[in-house]
Amino acid sequence: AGCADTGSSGGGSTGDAGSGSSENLAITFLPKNLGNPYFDTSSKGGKAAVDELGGTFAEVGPAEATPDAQVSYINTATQQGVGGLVVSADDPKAICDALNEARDAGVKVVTFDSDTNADCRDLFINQATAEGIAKIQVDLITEQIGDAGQIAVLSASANATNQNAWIDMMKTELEANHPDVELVEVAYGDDDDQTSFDKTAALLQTYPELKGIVSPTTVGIAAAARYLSTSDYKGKVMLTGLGTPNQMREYVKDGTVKEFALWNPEDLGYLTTFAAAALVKGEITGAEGDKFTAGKLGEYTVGADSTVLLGDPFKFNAENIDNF
Ligand code: RAM
Repeated sequence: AGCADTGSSGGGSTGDAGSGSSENLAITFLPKNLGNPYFDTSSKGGKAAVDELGGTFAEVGPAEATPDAQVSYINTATQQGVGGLVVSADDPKAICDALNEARDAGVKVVTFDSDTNADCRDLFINQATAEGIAKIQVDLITEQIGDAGQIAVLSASANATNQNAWIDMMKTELEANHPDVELVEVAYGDDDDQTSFDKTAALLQTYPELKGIVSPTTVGIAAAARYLSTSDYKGKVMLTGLGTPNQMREYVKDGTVKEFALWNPEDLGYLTTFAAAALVKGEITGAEGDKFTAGKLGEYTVGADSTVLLGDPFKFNAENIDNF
C-alpha cells in the first residue's frame, strides 16, 4: 500500500543528489524513564515500525523522570548522529536546548505522549486530544462517586507536560459541570511505583472524607490500586484514571477499580516512528496539512502546531478487560 508520491523514481526525496540509500533510519526512543510498562509497550510498537522500515531501533532513558534527566541521552544521540529522536518529555523547557542542538546537527526530533514547547521539536504525536483525555477521566470519577464529594489527583512528576495539561482541563471541566465535586489536592508520585504508593496512603490519611482518586498516569493508578486493594478503603474510595489493562486487570477483577481509560501505547510508538521516518526521508516537514502513511495504521495528516493525533481514548471495565 504505497502512497502516490513515491514510486517510479526510486528515491522519493528531493534535495541533494543522494538517493534513498542516504536515508538515516537509526531511530532512538527516549521515554520519560525506563521500567514503565507503558513505555515498554510504546517502544515495542516503535521497534516493530523500525523493523518494517528496515532501520535500526534503540531505546535509552533515565531511571527517574526528573526535568533534565533526559539531556545527556539527547546529547549522546546527537553525537551518534541518529536520524530520528523520539522523546516523551519530562519537562516542556528543560530539554529544549539539547533538542535544538540535535536538530541543528540534522536529527529529526519527534515528541510523543508528553510534548515540549513547540519550537524544540519537528512534530508532536498526541495520543488523543487533551480535552478528550481530561473529559473521559472527569466523567469516570464523577459517575463513580455520584457527582458529589472530595476527590484528589495522583499525578506523575510535577513538570510532566502531558499530565499538567490534562489536569488543567480537568479542573476547568469540574468547575464548569460538577459544582458539588471538590478537588482537594494534586499529589505527585513521580511515575515511581513506591512514591505513588506512599502518596496514595498519605492522601487517604489526610482527607478522611475522600470519595475518589483520579490518577492520570499508568504508574500512579497501578500503585494506588495496589494500596487500595488490601485496605479498608477498597470499593469505598473510587479509583480511576489512565492505566494499562495488563497492570489493572487484577484490580478490576477484585473490585478495587470499576473503570479506567487509555489509548493503545503500541500504536502510539508505531505511528511516531513512521512520522519520524517521513521526516528523515523528506516526505514531510511537519507543516500543517502534510500527509504520510503509517504502515498498517494508514494515512495521517499533520494538524495545527505540527501535531498528529492518534485517536480517541478507550474505557476498560470488567466486561471488556479480558479482551486485552
Ligand atoms: C505514564 C506516563 C505517560 C502517560 C501515561 C498515561 O505511563 O506518565 O507519560 O501518558 O502514564
